Amino acid sequence: MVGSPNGGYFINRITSTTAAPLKAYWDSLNIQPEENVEGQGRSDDYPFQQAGIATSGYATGASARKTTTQASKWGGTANSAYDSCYRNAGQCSALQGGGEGPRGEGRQGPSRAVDVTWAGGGTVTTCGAKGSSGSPEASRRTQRDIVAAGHVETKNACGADVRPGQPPADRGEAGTHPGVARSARSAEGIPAIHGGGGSQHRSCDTASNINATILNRSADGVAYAIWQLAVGGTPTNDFAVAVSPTAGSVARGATTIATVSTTTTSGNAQTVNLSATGAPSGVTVSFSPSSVTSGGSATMTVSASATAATGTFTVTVTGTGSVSHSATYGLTVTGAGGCAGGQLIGNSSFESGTTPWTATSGVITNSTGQAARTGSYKAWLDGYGSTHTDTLSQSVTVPAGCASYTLAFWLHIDTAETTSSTAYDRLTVQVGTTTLATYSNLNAATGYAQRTFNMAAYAGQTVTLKFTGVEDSSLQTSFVVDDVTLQAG
Ligand SMILES: [Ca+2]
Ligand SMILES: [Ca+2]
Repeated sequence: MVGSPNGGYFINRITSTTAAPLKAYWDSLNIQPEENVEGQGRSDDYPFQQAGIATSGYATGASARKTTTQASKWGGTANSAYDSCYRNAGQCSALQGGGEGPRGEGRQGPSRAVDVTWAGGGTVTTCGAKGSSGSPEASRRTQRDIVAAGHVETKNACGADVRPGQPPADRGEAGTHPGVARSARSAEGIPAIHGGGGSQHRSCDTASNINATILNRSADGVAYAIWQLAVGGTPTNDFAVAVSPTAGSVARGATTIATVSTTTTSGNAQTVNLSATGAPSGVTVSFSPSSVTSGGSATMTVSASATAATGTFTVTVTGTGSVSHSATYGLTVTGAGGCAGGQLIGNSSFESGTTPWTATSGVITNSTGQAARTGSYKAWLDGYGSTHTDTLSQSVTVPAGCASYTLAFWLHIDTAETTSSTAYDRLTVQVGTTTLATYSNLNAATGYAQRTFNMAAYAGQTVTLKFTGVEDSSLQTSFVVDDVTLQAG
């Protein structure tokens, strides 16, 4: 019902999605519509709601009274009914009268529209219901519109269908009320018959009984809503991003993967660049591909280095296009089990050239002067019998997360020194700037002896293992090293 003479602007389920375009149109006119409280449970779309069909609709009020506030923002008369004739059988009878009651009778047959002029001069209109001659049921229905799944039903005041934009056919007393479509058809399509004559007699669908402005705005709003539902506007391009699984665990030195998926949620697909934040130290997150067209997906690879921080972290995966959206990934980095163990010293027996060792001249050799422990090569430091310094070093990356780290090498010391108390010639073994051990001519012995050291203190670091042999001015001491290993496991 959208033509109430003293109408307001109401929308059924005004906050619903279905109502959105209806409300949007009236909002564009700054109408400030309200919920159709009065029509709840009885509005035309109520049966649709009962059937679980999302509906909405406009209404302009029935028998309730317009408030002062509503009159202030909408115009009209405060404290008067939106539609003083709405289903008011007691007042809108088929009788004409004067004084305190009807003074004339315009009683018609079944399904007739009936006009009654009251003594007070007001004109009240009802529609006669079938079989209720003399006491027409107040079933007056002005034009109403229902939007249900894009369907618009327009009915005239008496419930008959009309085409939008076409007033009811004038079947009444042409000329009596110039410019006014005076009669409507009954629900059965029978032309309404007007009781009596003269200016006080009007059909139920007269322009004087509707508010043209409200009706016009309602019709426009419905048209707008239909267009929105059928064609749509120009939505903003948007997308969503998700990560699956939403959490994962990775051990130090290992990798794990997840899938980043995107979906276009409105508008057109767009390029989404992927990035991640929140990964702990030592963990890198990469995407392949690094950008996708929304709707596409990428593989996220999480790589934890041997030195990665352990614990649980939240990695935020962000997709950036015309807007940005994020998803989170719970990452747990574990230490145990992440040991990238093994034997870490390269060319440990010196049989493969000099790489990756760094040594002074003549150190790595297959000279027969000192036997190798294995193979034919070894590292022979000093042995000159004169002031001399030899070095032998190698850089090594010690992984984190291992249970044990053992440095071992075989050392043979041969000397010409005869003292049993003075270390004239020395061999120093260092890791970085830390000295692990020092040997001298006092440690001379036949054959090789294995020396071992715990290197756990260097887990997660890249360090240089270095042997330095310093010989004094006389009496040679040879420091012969072979089979250097650093076992992490
Ligand atoms: Ca060797
Ligand atoms: Ca010496």
